[in-house]
Amino acid sequence: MTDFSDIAPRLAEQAIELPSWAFGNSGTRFKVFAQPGVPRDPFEKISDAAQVHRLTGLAPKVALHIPWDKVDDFGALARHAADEGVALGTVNSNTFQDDDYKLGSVTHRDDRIRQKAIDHHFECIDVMNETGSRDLKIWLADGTNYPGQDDVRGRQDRLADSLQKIYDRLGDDQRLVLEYKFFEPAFYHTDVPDWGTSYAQVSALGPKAMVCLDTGHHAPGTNIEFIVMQLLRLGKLGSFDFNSRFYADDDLIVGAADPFQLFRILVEVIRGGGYGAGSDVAFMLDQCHNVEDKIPGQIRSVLNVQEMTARALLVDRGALDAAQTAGDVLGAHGILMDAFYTDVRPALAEWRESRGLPADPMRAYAESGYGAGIAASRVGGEQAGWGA
Ligand code: AOS
Ligand code: ZN
Ligand code: ZN
Repeated sequence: MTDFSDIAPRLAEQAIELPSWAFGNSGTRFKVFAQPGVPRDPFEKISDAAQVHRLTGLAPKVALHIPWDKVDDFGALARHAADEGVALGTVNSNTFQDDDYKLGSVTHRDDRIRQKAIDHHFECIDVMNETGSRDLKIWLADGTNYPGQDDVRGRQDRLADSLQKIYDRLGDDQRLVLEYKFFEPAFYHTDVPDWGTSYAQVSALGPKAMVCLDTGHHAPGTNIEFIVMQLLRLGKLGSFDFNSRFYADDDLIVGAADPFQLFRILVEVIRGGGYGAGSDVAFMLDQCHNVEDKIPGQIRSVLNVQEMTARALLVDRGALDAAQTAGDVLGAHGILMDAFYTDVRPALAEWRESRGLPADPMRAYAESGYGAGIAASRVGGEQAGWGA
């Protein structure tokens, strides 16, 4: 099997974007459990995210959500991020918390509402111009609850038209990533339910439009790594929203529910050239920490991604190819499983120390006193956005 020392240099190429909304209060539709010390504004969200990067070296960017993270001066927010040692990343649009969008946003039959949704995306691009962000991420709550409620073909045509207008606003170095989700909040159909629909829509737009794959947005049993392989093969995998799901779109800590699935996904990412320097694929987290502490929740998440990335890098490609070519079914399978079952945690602890990072970032955070500090100094933290 490949030796850890052979893959160690590649680990430095890992960069994961943290979602600003992971640091605010969040919950389910049943209850939001407020936590002490949550950020009172976007500046404090960035400061909390920076703690994760400081202790792990893995999270140099923070994704924003507009209008949740709206500030008067985005230049000042970007400077604050730089002072904290991170940068602002993907800008997420929000067309799901306005009464006007009850029956749709960029797919709406009413020209006024559709234009309002398009204008919101123009505003997001203005933000990107100020923050220096590369990606505009679009997730739509658009869909219907009942068969016959609307003409699904017409909605798809309006979606294409709206996306084209948004795409045409992008700068040369900016991208649009279109996220798909097979249900919720609409339950009969969603207007971008699957990778095929996202792929068809972004392909019609042009090279700056890509697919965003949220690992929680598939039916149970879906072979997600196959989708990863296909999108990389087609050159259209723009970004990941990483999280874990047991039942629905649970937004739990990535790698917590099914580390083996995360490993299989990362094997295909590496195989398809989607990892590290030279790749444009954005690795984001899309998670909420409803009952666990938020900053440690994010630290655990990026460590989980790193652990599975290391295991995926350990796959002996040469031996695997030889076994596959020889038709050695169980031999090939065994080579993959050898890498998966390798406990990389001690080697990663050493790797961290060699780079001036704490061997155990979870413990380092617990001992840092940061959590107690923000609990004492911040009063009246805001909700992340859901239900706000
Ligand atoms: C919604 O289900 C999508 O995963 C979104 O990417 C995201 O969760 C939302 O935009 C912000 O929380
Ligand atoms: Zn998502
Ligand atoms: Zn989601």
